[in-house]
Amino acid sequence: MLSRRNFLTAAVGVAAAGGLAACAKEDDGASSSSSGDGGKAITLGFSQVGSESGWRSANTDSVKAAAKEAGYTLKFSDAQQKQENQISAIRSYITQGVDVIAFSPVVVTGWDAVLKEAKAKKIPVVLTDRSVETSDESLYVTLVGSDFTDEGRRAAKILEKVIAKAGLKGAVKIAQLEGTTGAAPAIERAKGFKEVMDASHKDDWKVVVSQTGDFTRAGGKQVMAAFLTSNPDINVLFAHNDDMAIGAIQSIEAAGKKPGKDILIVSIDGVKDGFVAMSEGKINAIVECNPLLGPQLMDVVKKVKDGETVERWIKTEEGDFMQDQAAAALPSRKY
Ligand code: GYE
Repeated sequence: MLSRRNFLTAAVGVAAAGGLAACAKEDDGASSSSSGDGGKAITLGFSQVGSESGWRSANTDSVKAAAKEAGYTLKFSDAQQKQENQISAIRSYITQGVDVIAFSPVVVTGWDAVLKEAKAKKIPVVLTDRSVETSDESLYVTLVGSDFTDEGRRAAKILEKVIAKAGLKGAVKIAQLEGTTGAAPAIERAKGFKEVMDASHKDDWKVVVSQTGDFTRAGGKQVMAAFLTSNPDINVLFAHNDDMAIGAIQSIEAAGKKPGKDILIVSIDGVKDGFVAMSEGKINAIVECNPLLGPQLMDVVKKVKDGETVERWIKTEEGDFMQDQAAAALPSRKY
């Protein structure tokens, strides 16, 4: 049995449909209401990475719905995958004197200065989804999100099953579509995958090409087209998210090859469109990464505001899915 139940089933997030505004915008008051906790509503400033993927849309919906449900005033802004936009959003939340700041850092480095400004104003910071690298651990309270290194390991393990099932013999020539350069999920998923490869497949597997597709469909499509030209003998694709896999599928088909057969595909996330591609036989397996972090985040924000101690890393539990499970799982997918 491959899938483990995740513990976020009560999440209020809705389907990944619908794009976000095309330009960076601050949208405040969307969830504003009274808190019912003695009239002192919590104001949360949230800086989102962008709207690059189905995962991200589901995550945004989950955060907005959960803030509304909790009765918090949410100040939300979309950074369009640009660190400078996130830094200015965080600065503006500091100036506005919000109770708690939460953000999902686009890349791991370069946050110390702005986080020190928040600390100086005694505004606690909660990381969601992605981590940062800092020498000063006191600059954030906790991280609510997945173990990306483990997702990379799980991707390699499930690839073993995919290869066995497909009866692929001989050299495994892997193309890797990496996430955004410098982002925690890109660094850690590649690391976890490599760990398993180095331990168990030194001789039979090789990553022949690896490049970023920035977690987008357009990126996946474009980079895969280039991979197919430079390395036409690729027989496996490991994509750091479903959207890049879906983009890559278009290029594989355009090159006259069959995704899921001529090129075996493993990706990460488990968004609805990923499951659709899997049920059509075009993706062979998906490692789940749950975006419905809103309810857990709101819980933590309340605890942090009330001065309670919280765990340093609040991990999300996830499952793995093979192609033959896709059709059955599809109707109950929540994002
Ligand atoms: O896998 C990808 C998104 O940080 C876990 O970001 C997230 C990743 C997710 O763009 O689809």
